[in-house]
Amino acid sequence: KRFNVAVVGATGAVGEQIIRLLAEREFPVNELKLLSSARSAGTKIQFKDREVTIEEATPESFKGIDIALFSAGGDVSRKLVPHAIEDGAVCIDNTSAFRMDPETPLVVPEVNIDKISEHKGVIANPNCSTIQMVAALKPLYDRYGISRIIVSTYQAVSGAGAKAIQEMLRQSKEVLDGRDASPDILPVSSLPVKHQIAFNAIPQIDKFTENGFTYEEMKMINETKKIMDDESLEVTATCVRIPVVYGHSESVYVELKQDFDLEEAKSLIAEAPGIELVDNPDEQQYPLATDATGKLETFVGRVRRDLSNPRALNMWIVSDNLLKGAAWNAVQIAEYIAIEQK
Ligand code: 11C
Repeated sequence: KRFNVAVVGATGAVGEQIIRLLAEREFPVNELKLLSSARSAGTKIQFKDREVTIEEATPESFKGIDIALFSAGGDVSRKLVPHAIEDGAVCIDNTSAFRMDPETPLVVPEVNIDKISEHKGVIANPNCSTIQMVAALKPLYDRYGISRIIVSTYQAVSGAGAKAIQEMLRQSKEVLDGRDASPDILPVSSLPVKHQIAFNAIPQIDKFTENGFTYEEMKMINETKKIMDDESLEVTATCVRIPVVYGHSESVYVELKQDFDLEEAKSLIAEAPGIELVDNPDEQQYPLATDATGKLETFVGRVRRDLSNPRALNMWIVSDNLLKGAAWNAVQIAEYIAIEQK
């Protein structure tokens, strides 16, 4: 069977990667509908041997569509996903709009693929920094149980969109030219105060919630518990933006429920689906954002027993935030749906 596929947010950083992956993975596409805001409508995009003209996304866009991949912001998803479902499409939503809705499965295929079949029209794709962490921790969770996670992130500017990449590059040049950097977008485009990202580290991703954590940090906390299906899991997060273009890096401390053998833990990580262990300190080999860029895998290294708690591990987890963190996880889900409906 071939599928009529819609991509909403086709001109965005994630949308572009979704279209590229659908082509590269030979996804069985019949009709491809590329949708965006009115501003980008009319733009032509090459998909394999066909040229597709981008159309404005409206509630009427989904007639005859089997699978709709959304990546145009929460407001667009909240408005259009119900129409797409009504017209019979299965929606895969990259935004935070439905992630914590109890009726909506929140899926990382390596962790909870079984949840896909419970969907009622929409499957949510988790936040990028959450996806790579749970994918890497799943083998440890299954073998030993996890009681606590403490994560600090080092997140790439591409997570904040294509304009944030331009901002970081522009500011870098300004500083190298001996001028003041001119902040414009980061840390949060809709907030009045801006900070320099070039040659800096900004401990704010998304707005602050009332409890002093940011929304990005709360996503990591709440989404991890939902995906692992474990409300007792203790998670705390500090999310930081750094001047890297692609690839989120994470320093993760994990407390296990049982004693563990370090070599066994490393082997479990190395054998886990979608994970590559890069952990050879003698050769200075560990995951790097620059190496992870453009790759589908999540990379894990610096795996070591904690010195104060023998039941805990420290590790470094890196993945391309636009791929496993967004487009690839969504296309993976689409591939499972295609197999189910074949
Ligand atoms: C960032 N993690 O790096 C964010 C981007 O909820 O899908 C993704 C936001 C989301 O800024």
